[in-house]
Amino acid sequence: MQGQICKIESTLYTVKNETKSYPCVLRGKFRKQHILPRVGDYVVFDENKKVIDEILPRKNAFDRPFVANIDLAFLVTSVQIPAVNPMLLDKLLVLMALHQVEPVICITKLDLIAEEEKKPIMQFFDYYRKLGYSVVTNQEIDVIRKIVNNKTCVFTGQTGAGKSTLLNRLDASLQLKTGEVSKALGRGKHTTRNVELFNFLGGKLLDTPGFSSLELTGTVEEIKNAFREFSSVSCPFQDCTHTKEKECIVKQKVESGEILKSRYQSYLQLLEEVKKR
Ligand SMILES: Nc1nc2c(ncn2[C@@H]2O[C@H](COP(=O)(O)OP(=O)(O)OP(=O)(O)O)[C@@H](O)[C@H]2O)c(=O)[nH]1
Ligand SMILES: [Mg+2]
Ligand SMILES: [Zn+2]
Repeated sequence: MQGQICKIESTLYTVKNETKSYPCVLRGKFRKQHILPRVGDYVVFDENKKVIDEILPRKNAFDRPFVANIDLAFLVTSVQIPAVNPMLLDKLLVLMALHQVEPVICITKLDLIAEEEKKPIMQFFDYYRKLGYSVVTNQEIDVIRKIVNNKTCVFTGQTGAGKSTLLNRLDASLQLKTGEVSKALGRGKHTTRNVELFNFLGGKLLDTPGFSSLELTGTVEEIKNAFREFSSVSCPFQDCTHTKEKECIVKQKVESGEILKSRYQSYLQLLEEVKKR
């Protein structure tokens, strides 16, 4: 029988087909081969023995969150508690580019910001909009519903950003646990512990545990290509890395403010991280 993994709790894999959920374990060969199924994987399983026999070919696979077969990723980004972390946002955008998954930036907690503080924050997100990224707020439920339509969507982002809260708003029957955010620390407490997949409007929603840092793999070239604003810039050196080169146009555009400084800083930091690896 075939089904899709919708939850993993230690060695217990919940596999769903059209009609039922089955609690399964893995056949021993998986651990020997070091190939572990992820939430979102389609599998062949024995419904009597409750054993997963085989993972069906994947569209894509992520290590963090540990998911597979994703069409679209909501990058849930709160403006307060926790505050926007441009580096983490840029890293997630690069990660999605590396996996060829369409990202949607979803802003949350705008209600916690005073009117006069909103302008610079919205300017920050407008920069991403101008790069061609979709940007929505968690108040735009109908817009989000239309985006989700028939797709497998993962919700990822910092802990406490409001992923589970947003999913509950999309589908009140989910009743996901949401967390108190410690105001003193300004960060969440990892309320969601396991990735879980839910059917929704002919598509799927995946709630995931938040994180405060993220590791990235990829080559220098891939990182560079993921920064969309660099593609329209022609530096004197054709293979300019936009770091130490003299007369680099990207650096000039950072100075003039045409390229967002935090974006350039994210780029430099990501280059350092991949070079170290
Ligand atoms: N004021 C305000 N609070 C929000 C908003 N969205 C979420 N929250 C609150 O933020 C806290 C954390 O929300 P969660 O939905 O648990 O966050 P999460 O991203 O799922 O967190 P993890 O599961 O730990 O990764 C909860 O107390 C929510 O009520 C929002 O738009 N405005
Ligand atoms: Mg959560
Ligand atoms: Zn350059």
